[in-house]
Amino acid sequence: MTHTAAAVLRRQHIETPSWAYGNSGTRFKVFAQQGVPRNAYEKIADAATVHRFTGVAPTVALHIPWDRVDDYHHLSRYAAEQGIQLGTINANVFQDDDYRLGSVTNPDPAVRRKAIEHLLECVDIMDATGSADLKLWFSDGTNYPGQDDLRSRQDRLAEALQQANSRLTGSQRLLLEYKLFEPAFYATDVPDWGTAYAHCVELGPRAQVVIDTGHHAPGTNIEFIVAFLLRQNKLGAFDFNSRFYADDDLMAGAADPFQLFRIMNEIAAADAVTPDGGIAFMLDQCHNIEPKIQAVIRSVLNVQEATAKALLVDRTALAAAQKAGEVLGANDILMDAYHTDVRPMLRQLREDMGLDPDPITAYRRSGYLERVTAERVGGTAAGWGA
Ligand code: PSV
Ligand code: MN
Repeated sequence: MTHTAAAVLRRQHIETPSWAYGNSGTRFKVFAQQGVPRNAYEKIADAATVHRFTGVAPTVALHIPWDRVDDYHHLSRYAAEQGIQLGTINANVFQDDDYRLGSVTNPDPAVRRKAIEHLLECVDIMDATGSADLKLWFSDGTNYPGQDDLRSRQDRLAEALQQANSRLTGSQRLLLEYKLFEPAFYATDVPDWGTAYAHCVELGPRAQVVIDTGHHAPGTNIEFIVAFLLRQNKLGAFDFNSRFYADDDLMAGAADPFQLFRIMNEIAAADAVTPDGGIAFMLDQCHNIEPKIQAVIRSVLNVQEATAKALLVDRTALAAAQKAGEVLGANDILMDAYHTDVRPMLRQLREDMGLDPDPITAYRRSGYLERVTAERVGGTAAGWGA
């Protein structure tokens, strides 16, 4: 690995989601696991464990109200003691009976007000935690044609976004996430990158788009969206996960490692891998049947491997082949990087960073899961809706 690639990989940050450590499931069943955290503090301890073994996951995203605590300064200090920081604050306006017909786009102004109040509460939390990013995903939409007026819902959405955005200060950002469908099945109010992009343009420079890799129609060329938004300076973050069918929330890089490489190739080409590139690389996954901490470590390593391959692309040769119109030559250059086994290089990088070269084996050997399983008795394991 070149010195430059190693230096970039050392500085890469991958944020893990607090909810990945809690119990989750499908609408059919939540399978409880052992040693699952019961509160935000214990989720932070798990996230810090992932960072201890990978060296590249120094922040954890919170989801409010799932991670609500009395004292956010205290929570921040606890995270720092564990060796990580609190990251993105995710708003949750999708798990309340009042939101049956939507949150910020609800036809009832009282419900809209309640949803906006929650968004503003999330900004207060950011002020206390020092988090830079407010991530907004709305489950809002309709199930039946004629159920509500599509254009009015866009007006209500714009109004709510405006209010949240104008509450932000300093370098805080508003990150708007889109999703094709689910839970709305007819029309979702922020269904695609174009809608998210248009709202972010209207809001101004602190609003940027989040690409959740599981939120597209099958076959969508996600790297094209990446390239487009990068060019417009409107790509704020990723929610990485992988999918075979819809929003499966499986481990990043598990279903389609080549897609992850193609995405990271656009990022590497734009020199935007490290935090100064302004893109937050987050995981948004649920580990329903697999051991959770180990699955998060695997996902972090998968993103790191895709990034390492992307950094190996010979950009000079690629540009020359593209300019000369060498269709297959250009493709070969990209595929050469993709087919490189970067695992030995990454083992070396970890040794240079003072880490065990094999994070998963080291984690399993550490006895962490056995320890927390013994400690975390009583109380209620964190999970969907808790
Ligand atoms: C919605 O499916 C989503 O991707 C949003 O990011 C939510 O905040 C998250 O999942 C909840 O798990
Ligand atoms: Mn997401």
